Amino acid sequence: MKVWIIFLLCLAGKALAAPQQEPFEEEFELIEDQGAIAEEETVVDEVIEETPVGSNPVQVETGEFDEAIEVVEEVPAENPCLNHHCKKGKVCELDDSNNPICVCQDPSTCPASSEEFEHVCGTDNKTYDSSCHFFATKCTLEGTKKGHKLHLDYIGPCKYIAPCLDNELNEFPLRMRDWLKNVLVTLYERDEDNNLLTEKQKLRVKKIYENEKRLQAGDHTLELLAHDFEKNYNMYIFPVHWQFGQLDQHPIDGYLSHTELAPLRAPLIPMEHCTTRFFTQCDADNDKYIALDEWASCFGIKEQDVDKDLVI
Ligand SMILES: *[C@@H]1O[C@H](CO)[C@@H](O)[C@H](O)[C@H]1NC(C)=O
Ligand SMILES: [Ca+2]
Ligand SMILES: [Ca+2]
Repeated sequence: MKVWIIFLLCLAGKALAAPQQEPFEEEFELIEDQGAIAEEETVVDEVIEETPVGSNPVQVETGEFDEAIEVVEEVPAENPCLNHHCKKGKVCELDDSNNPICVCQDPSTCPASSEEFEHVCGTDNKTYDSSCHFFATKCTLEGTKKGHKLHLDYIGPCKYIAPCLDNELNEFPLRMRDWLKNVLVTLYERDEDNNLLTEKQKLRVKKIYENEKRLQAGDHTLELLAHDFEKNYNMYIFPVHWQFGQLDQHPIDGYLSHTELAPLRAPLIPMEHCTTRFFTQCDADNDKYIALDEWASCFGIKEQDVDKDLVI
């Protein structure tokens, strides 16, 4: 599947470009569990501005007697909004007592964007110019039923997405598992001193990487993928766990919320029309969260092989 290979390259590329960040992380912040995300975060990042010395003619003239001069450093009154972080869709403003507060951003103040790849499609099946436009609009609907139901669905303009048929749904995990394994191997190959993987993770991927029986990345038939999963089942256990750990971050609690799943889901939906159905049925107990055992079972990992320690 070409699509998976392209996506893999994008993801690996992003990871390499920003080794500090999870791929796609921060890109989307959406959906139900707002409680999990701090409403407003104060960044404790002190910016001390220094006044340039020597611009005062008096100082210049008396420069030779520097020691005798008392240098008064002037710290300009700082804009309280400078260090005030607002979540997506909001911007900082000063209230009457000069305190920073977060208010909904006016969508018209979002940077104009005519590029198709910047468009996003909401669950209202409406195309928004950019994720900025989307989150600003969602913010203005805060507190309403409509706003509660509106989520970012996928990246790109809204389009017709064919319904996912039962037999197609069964193909999805075959490709996804193979892809996860290839992502990890690619990260491993490129990870000389980027530290994309921890030492523990590297050891685990090394075993997969060096296994001669490993199915190389490529365009494989579903039959071959199914056959490989049966024959080399052990190679797939770690990649499935690893992806869960990548997504389970806000908070790290062994459950994936819709928000946590978004970085994987949103870019995938336009390419793989079974994405939504797949993740919906993954949530076997229908509590809106995907637990590790639900996730593992979705990918065909046997119950006795589900291991919390593999996630970290
Ligand atoms: C969503 O919008 C696209 C493009 O406007 C359209 O082709 C598609 O049929 C719509 N989907 C649904 C479920 O209404
Ligand atoms: Ca979580
Ligand atoms: Ca669940």
